[in-house]
Amino acid sequence: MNKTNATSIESSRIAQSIGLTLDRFIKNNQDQFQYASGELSQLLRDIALASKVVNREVNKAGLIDIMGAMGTQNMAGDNQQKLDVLANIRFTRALAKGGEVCALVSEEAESFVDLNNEGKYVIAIDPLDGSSNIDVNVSIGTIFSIYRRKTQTGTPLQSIDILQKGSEQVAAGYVLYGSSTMMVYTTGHGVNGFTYEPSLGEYFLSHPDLKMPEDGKIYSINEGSSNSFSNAIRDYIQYCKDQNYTARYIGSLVADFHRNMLKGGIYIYPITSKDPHGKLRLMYECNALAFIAEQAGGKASNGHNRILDIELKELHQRTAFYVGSKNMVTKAETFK
Ligand code: P6P
Repeated sequence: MNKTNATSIESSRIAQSIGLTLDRFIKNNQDQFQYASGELSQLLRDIALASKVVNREVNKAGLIDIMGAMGTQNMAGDNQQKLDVLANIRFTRALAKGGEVCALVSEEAESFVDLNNEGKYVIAIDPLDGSSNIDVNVSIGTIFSIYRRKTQTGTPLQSIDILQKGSEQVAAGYVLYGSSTMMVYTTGHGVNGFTYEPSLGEYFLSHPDLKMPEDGKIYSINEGSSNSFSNAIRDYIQYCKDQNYTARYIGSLVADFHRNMLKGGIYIYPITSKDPHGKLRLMYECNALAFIAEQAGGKASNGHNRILDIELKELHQRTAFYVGSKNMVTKAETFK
């Protein structure tokens, strides 16, 4: 038997043993999509494809000249890393080529990008969140929200197409470039996680019907900023210590969120004296994770109001973010 045959037999054995591919899962479940099932299925595939390209570049970051800062800032004032810009290009190109998305809101672009096509969907994306961790080889992630455009295709886009509340999302997900690369998403029918097998270039269903434990013993917050926290937040942190909770804060939202979803826990990025409206962005960070959290039985608020109910007034609108196990978020909200 020649080497090629042996490799292909081994690959097919891996495929059979590790089950359902993302493509097959999307196809098997596309009747769940309220409308335009074929287009949304294709859109999810386009995102998965772009994530495979970004994954390859993230994994090579130490070997080719794509680490470090660009020397530029995005409109939020964050220093852009080379991989931030690369990831934005990859996702924008894949979505533009796919033709299902008519407009794209990205952390890396000041205004929305009109893709000038008949696509029925609008996507809000943080192409590479936590990118300051790239150079130190800490997990980073992509976060995306998918909305249907409100106005008629073929007519000029309007703000009602773009500035939609989180409750209007038709799908949302994240990609975690960690010890393994995972894609986790929801279309409003629960949450499913897929692990990437690079030797086959496929995502396989590895975490079906993910549920977030209602309680947990992990709290994620940057205690280094305590001096700029409100007394309420400082009191909640003391409460966590009194309960002997574990502090885990990676500085990469997707990684902290994913761990808390699997093990139970809470992530808080509160308003601070430095970020009086919060640091995290509602459109392409918080809304997606809030949708996923709720679909997995968790909770997400700004400390007072449900994240998914917050009206959008501007693209890069910031918010305080409390997300995780339902009972932990509810408890944290009682600290006023
Ligand atoms: P800080 C990364 O910049 C990010 O948006 C999240 O991924 C992360 O949780 C948070 O900001 C870290 O912010 O102020 O604690 O360094």
